[in-house]
Amino acid sequence: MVTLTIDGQVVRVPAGTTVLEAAQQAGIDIPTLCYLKEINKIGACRVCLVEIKGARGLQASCVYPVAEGMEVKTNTPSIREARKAVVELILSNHPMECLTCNRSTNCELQALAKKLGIKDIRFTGANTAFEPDLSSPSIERIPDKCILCRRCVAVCNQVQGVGVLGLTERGFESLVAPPFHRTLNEVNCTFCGQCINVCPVGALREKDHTQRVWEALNDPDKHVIVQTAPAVRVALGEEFGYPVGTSVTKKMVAALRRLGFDKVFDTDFTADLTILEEGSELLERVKEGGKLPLITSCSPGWVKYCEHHYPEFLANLSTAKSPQQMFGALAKTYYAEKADIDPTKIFSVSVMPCTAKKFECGRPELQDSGFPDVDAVLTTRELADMIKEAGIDFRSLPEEEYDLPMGITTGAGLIFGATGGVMEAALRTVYELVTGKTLEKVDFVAVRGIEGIKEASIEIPPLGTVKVAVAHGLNNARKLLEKLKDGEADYHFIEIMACPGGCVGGGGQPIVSGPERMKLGEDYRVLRARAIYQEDREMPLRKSHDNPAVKALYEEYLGKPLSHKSHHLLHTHYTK
Ligand code: HC0
Repeated sequence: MVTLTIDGQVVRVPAGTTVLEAAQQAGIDIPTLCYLKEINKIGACRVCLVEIKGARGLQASCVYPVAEGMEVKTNTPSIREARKAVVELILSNHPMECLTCNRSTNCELQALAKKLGIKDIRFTGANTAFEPDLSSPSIERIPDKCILCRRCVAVCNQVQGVGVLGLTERGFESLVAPPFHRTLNEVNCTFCGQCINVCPVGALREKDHTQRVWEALNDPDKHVIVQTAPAVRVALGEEFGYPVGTSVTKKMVAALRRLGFDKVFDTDFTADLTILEEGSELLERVKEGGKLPLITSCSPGWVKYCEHHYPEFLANLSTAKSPQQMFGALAKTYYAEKADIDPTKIFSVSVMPCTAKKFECGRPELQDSGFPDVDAVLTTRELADMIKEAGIDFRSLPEEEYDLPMGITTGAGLIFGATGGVMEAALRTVYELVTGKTLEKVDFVAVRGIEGIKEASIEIPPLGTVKVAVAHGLNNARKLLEKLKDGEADYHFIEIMACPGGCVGGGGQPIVSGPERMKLGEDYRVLRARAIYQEDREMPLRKSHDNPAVKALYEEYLGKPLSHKSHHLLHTHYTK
């Protein structure tokens, strides 16, 4: 342990701790901008400057390690003046569009300017004008607003291992962008949106689908239905002041009705259906010597990463479509027939924690109903924006239930939203289908949690030992695939989710700012996942094959898992 003083307060911390972390542990707030806990520690912005006795000049506390007997000051006139000057210089080259910026009131630069008491900007910057990059179906880059903090570069390179963003040029021409001035659509971007989640300002945002949803809602000829992904319900509340990790499922349903959706359905319903189809596919591959390990394909960022970087594993991907796309295909076929509605009049919206879902819904392989299966994808943030725009007082809403039949779900469908959830849901079903016995303990805790790669094995007689693995975050996916390629691992079934933490940490979720991440005692994705598992525990049904609406769907329409009709509507193939 190391003992130092910060603003006269004695602090003891482990060796290797930075001055910023030590101050934080002592309850002393040092402002930050480029720093992001566990992701970006580069001392680039110079906002976290402090005075260290004996050191020359002010030092960036986020990269300065503590030392025995060190004396630190965090709040002197010269420190305050230096921080102000740094932020004023950034502002001198920043568009003053706060009133219309999508990050207004949720912008770390805006909050910092207020916190430092900046009322005038003493400097004149170049105000360089760059072309916005609106090319991708999921993510838009507005480089004029970029403050060069490089958080997006760090998350894209280190956490996701994708590496399509980097710093180019010099001086006022400096730009964070894909190489060779390409657009995001021209490089191997997976559209996971993790860059948006870490951006402190409005330089990255999702492709807006709210306008097309408003138009549909205002069109009396349209029957507008909505599905909500598992992870949305445990994060939406953050946009309305609820603590991280609060589940607001039934208020969300009420809000969607107030917005004017004709039916409010749940993606968890088709998550249950996915388990029936994908579980049957696993058993078929095991029994008939098909390609193993079977790897999940419901995360579109992961599928795109696999297509770009590991095409040799495409035959391992499950042919089962994602729950979003299964829902879309059924909405304009099964539901249209059952409700006696002309499918051309149905407008199908999904609310997803994911920006890559906007890309997925436009994939040409995923239009099997004969129409666009999903017409618009709103992120959790966009849904919150629409609720606010409609003047709905979210916190005062009553609690309401989903509509039938595609709102009947189980806990297994719900836990899809957290890393390991698809695997756990599959094991709950595969065990019972194979053994014919009731699974007494449905919680497979070995595949839960935030560890990057999780492994487990389960005895399923007469199949024997079934070996499974779970990876979340694409860099972890890469590590796992490399182990497979090197023959260092062998599994029957693998779950991969593109986003760290799984969908609870999706690129379309409410943004947890750098300072908030430091203040929260735990990883925000762990808190959201905990809310999912709590809701799962309270569900009367916790296994996908027990879902009565899914059973009815097979009886009335599909026949059985992997039937001809199931194959047509619910399965697909990915190509190199
Ligand atoms: Fe997910 Fe999904 S669990 S990808 O993370 O499988 O986005 O929440 O909706 O489709 O169900 C996201 C979340 C989904 C899908 C489901 C899967």
